[in-house]
Amino acid sequence: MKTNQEHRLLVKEVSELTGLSPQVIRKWEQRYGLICPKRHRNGYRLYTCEDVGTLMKVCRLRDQGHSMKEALHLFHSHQAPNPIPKMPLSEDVLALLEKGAIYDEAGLLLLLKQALHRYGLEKFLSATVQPLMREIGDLWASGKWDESQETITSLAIRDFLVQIRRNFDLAEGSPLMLGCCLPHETHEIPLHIILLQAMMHGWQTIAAGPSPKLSSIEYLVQRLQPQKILLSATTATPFQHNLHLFEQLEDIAERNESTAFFIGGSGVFNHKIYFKPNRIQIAYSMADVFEESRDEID
Ligand code: B12
Repeated sequence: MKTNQEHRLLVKEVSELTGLSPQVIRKWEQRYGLICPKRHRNGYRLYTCEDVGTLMKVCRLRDQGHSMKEALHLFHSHQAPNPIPKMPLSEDVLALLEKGAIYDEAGLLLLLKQALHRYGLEKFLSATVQPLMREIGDLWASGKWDESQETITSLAIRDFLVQIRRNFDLAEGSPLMLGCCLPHETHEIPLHIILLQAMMHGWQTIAAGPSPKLSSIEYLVQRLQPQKILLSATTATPFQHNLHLFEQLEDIAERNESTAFFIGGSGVFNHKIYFKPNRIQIAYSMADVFEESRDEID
């Protein structure tokens, strides 16, 4: 009888079991050292059932809203039972939630300003805005908040982030990064967060609003000629609306060679498609986007 250790799988089989594309499986191996498949004499990678389990655990952590960095950390520190224990919410986040629950826009704005000044932009985004947004999602999903509380609070946060972007001073001639939600994707706060991260790295940014048409995305690329474009999908809705979306985006990328295309967001990873992008790069975080041209300022 074969033991688990002896039974090896090919990347195609692992892809079918995990829903991850072969490209992502190899990337997770090479970039994060998550698994270490043996090689067959012909060079093919051979995976164990344990490898499949590892990939699925990290995949699940990502599906639950963790960034790749957090998912790896949780996985490696064995702190990832299901469901994941949540980090306690900070005082700032709790206070913001209190204001949001009663639609107190002025109160929200004041607390957001105070947190921004206290922490600086980078920490404000990672320690206040991101946990706050995730908690709002959980409150809505558990029925403790209704859609009106989710909408009013997230709108106030969105406006605040847009205002920071508009007031951000950058040197003239800074390279341009365009950010677009995918068609039928209306979650635009993640896009504003990543564009702000780009600005902290010296990029000038422009955001196309929620759910732009594919044709608008292409016009923007042609007219603005950004060095990079970020395509964001928080949900899988864009891919459910248009089964050929990935191919159509690839075509746009083919026609606009001078722009580097990146796509990311939970919707891309949750959408279990078998698609090998050629021109578009799948990005798990902004580190992937910056790394591509080693343009980090720090
Ligand atoms: C705010 C919000 C809304 C707002 C959106 C406001 C706006 N203008 O953006 C409103 C109220 C309109 C809304 C509506 C809906 N929402 Co909503 N929403 C949220 C919420 C609470 C926060 C989203 C957010 O800003 N997250 C903040 C960041 C930190 O999240 P993030 O995904 O981790 O983003 C990071 C990465 O993904 C990455 N990234 C993203 N894109 C890219 C691209 C590149 C290139 C790179 C490198 C990285 C990258 O960078 C981001 C920043 O670090 C989430 C909960 C959640 N957990 O996210 C639900 C959530 C996304 N919504 C959800 C749902 C179901 C809906 C609705 C269908 C129903 C509803 N709640 O009313 C509608 C659908 C609207 C539509 N037609 O599309 C679900 C989606 C489930 C799923 N897996 O599909 C969630 C997860 C809530 C939940 N717990 O179930 N929503």
